[in-house]
Amino acid sequence: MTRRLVLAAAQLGPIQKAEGRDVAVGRMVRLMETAARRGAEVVVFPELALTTFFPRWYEEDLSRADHWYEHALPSNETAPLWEAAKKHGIGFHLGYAEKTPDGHRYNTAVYVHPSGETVLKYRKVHLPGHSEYDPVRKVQHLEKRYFEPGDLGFPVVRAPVGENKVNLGILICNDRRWPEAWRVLGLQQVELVMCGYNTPSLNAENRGFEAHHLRVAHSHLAIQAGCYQNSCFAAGVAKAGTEDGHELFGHSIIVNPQGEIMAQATSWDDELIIADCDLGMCELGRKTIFDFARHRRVEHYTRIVEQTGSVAPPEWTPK
Ligand code: CDV
Repeated sequence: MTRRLVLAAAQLGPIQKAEGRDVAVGRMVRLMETAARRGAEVVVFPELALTTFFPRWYEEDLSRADHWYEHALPSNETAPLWEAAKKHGIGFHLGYAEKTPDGHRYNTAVYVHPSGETVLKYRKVHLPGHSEYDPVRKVQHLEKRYFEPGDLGFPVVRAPVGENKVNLGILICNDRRWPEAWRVLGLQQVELVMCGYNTPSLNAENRGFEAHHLRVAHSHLAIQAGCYQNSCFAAGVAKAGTEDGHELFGHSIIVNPQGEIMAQATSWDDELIIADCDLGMCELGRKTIFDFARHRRVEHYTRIVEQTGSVAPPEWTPK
C-alpha cells in the first residue's frame, strides 16, 4: 500500500524586534488553517519562529535576554498553536528558544502531534557565529552567546502523521550544512527531516561578501544532497524578508529522496508550500546505492569522530 504524506512548509515573513509573540502566533495559526484546508497532515515552521532572530542583538547581561526564550510550552501566548493543531487534526514543527528550569539555553525545535503531545524534541548542535560582541561586524550573530550546543544528539522517532507512521527527524538551520548530521539521521532510517532556518542574505563574517545567488544555492545544495544521500524527504523552511533592517533570504523548499525540489517559496513573506510525498520513495536509495549495511566502510571513517579540525596532508616531493 502506498504511504503518502501531505507535507506543508510554512515560511514566515519577517518578525520585527518590537513585535510580540501574539503577532507571530496569529500568523502561524492562519498558515496552519490554510495548510489544513489544503489537506496537509503536518506543517513545518522555521527556526526561532516566535520572535525576531534575536542573536543579532547583543546583551551584556544574559538575563536581560530572558524574554526571548520560552520557559514552558505551550504558554498562554503560544497556546493558540496547540488549539489550532487539535482543531484541524494537523501536526506541527516549531522552532523556538528554550530556557530550561535549571537555566540552560538551547536553540530548540519540537514536533507536536495534533493531540498536543510532543513527539520529538531536538536541540541545535551546530551553533554558528560568535559569543562576544564583534565591533567589526555590521550585524552580530551571537548564537554561541545565547545557546549551548544541543545535548540530545540527532534523534529519530517513528510516529503517526496523518494516516501513516513516519520516521521523523529534525535539523536546525546551520545543521543542514553538515553531512555528519544528516548521516546520523539516515542511519536511523529517517523519512522526513524538518529543518527551519534564518539565513541572512549577506555573509557578515566576510564583511558582507559572498555571491548573493550562491548563498541560496548552498542552502539548497546542502538540503538536496542530504535528502539524496540519506534517502529521505525534507522541508527546509525559512524566515524571510527584511527583519530589523536585515535581509533573510527565504527560498524555502520541499525536497524528495532523489534530491529534487518538489516545491519552492517565491515570496519574502508568509507563504505556504505543499507537496504530496510518496514515502515509498525512501526505499529506492536505501535498498540500492545507499544501502548502508552493504556499502559503508566504517573502518575508514574514524577521522570523522576522532578529529574536529582539518590537518594538512603529508607532502609528496619528487625523489
Ligand atoms: N541560523 C543559522 O544557523 N544561520 C546560519 C548562518 C549564520 C550562516 C546558516 O547556516 O544558515
